[in-house]
Amino acid sequence: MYLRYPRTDAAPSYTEFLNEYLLANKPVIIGPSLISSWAALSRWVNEDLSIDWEYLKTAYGSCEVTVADCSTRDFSDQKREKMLFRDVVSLWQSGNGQSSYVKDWHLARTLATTSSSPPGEDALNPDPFYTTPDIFRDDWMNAYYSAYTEDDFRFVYVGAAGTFTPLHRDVYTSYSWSTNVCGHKRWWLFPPDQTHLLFRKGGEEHLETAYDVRNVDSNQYPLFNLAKPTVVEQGPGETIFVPSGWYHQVENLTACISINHNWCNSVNLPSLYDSMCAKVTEVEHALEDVKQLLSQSASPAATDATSSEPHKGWEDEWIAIVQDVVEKDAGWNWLTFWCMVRHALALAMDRFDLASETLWPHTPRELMPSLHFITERIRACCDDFVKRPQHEIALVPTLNTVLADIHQLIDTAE
Ligand SMILES: O=C(O)CCC(=O)C(=O)O
Ligand SMILES: [Fe+2]
Repeated sequence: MYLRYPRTDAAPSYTEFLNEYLLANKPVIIGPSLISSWAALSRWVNEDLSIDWEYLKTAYGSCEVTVADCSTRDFSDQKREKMLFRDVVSLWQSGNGQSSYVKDWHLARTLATTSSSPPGEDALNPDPFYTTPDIFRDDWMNAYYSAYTEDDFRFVYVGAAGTFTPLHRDVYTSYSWSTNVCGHKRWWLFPPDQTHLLFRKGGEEHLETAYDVRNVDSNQYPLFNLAKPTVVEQGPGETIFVPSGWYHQVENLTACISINHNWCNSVNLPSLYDSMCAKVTEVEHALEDVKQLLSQSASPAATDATSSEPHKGWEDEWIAIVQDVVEKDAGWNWLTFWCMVRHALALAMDRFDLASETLWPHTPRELMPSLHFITERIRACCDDFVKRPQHEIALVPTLNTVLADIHQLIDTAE
């Protein structure tokens, strides 16, 4: 028995979207009117709805892309390799590469940062093949990453029929929105209250979810049969909103091109914060033996004779290692998290001295919750964070400054 999936043909207003989907943390499929202005629809797709491979090769063929081989599992993911986009397309055109799936392609970012547009033209957006729909513009991750890093969470996916993305939850329980420029996808979505049904049997060491929901060994995943996923087919031009913390799997039923963003804002901030805490704990457990080693090898003479803070040395080192591993594993650590929060709050309050705007267009106030809601959400996370081991905060001097800036912003917002 599958749950019914909500669909809406007309694009919801921001207020409707906020109340019915963001705050309720419920998925929805939105009809093609949401993205009818996208240039990609006519540039990338022929009138008969087939993909214009020649255009794609000419426009983007020299891009290096990550290609997942959907027939080869690699732990909880698929084997991946780098290729030139034109070589992948040639494979498909010759009837090969049916299991190759181009994933996580930062095409918008690549085009924006390698632009040679003459001054006067839109140098930041030389090939505006799409624009972010208004209801998804309150996006703290892409605003921060576009301003301060070489990275972002804006992707293009291209794959043949049969390619798929195994069961997963998006990074730190971020939201996703995903639009089919062409093709049909099937989605399996599991609400967060079913997450416990997806794990392999055994203790904590088996915190591993099923890989492919179409083929689950009930001996290893004895609770999986009790899960009731929402299963939905997404057609051309349709957009799916995947809420925070919903595990999902995706299969391309035909050749597909999709554009998707991972994103977060004040509404799912508590969920992101909790998953950051959980990640730090998980890494600490995994590195328990490193902790033992560090503490045992700390020389008492060096720590307690002259220093007023005995043992701080090895603990600092330990926290730095944990934060480093957290960042390598998932791309963020506490410093990134709080810098992102400060940046978003500063932008929401028009404090451009504390925020830099570059590739991400400014989000108007009417496309975000009230300032009061935003500051209360941030304050709740701050209040919890300062209860964590003080070393974690004191270790990175800039972290204290970032938190002080956030408190000062919250105070002036009142
Ligand atoms: O389209 C896919 O294959 C995966 C998309 C996805 O996982 C997402 O949008 O979060
Ligand atoms: Fe995902």
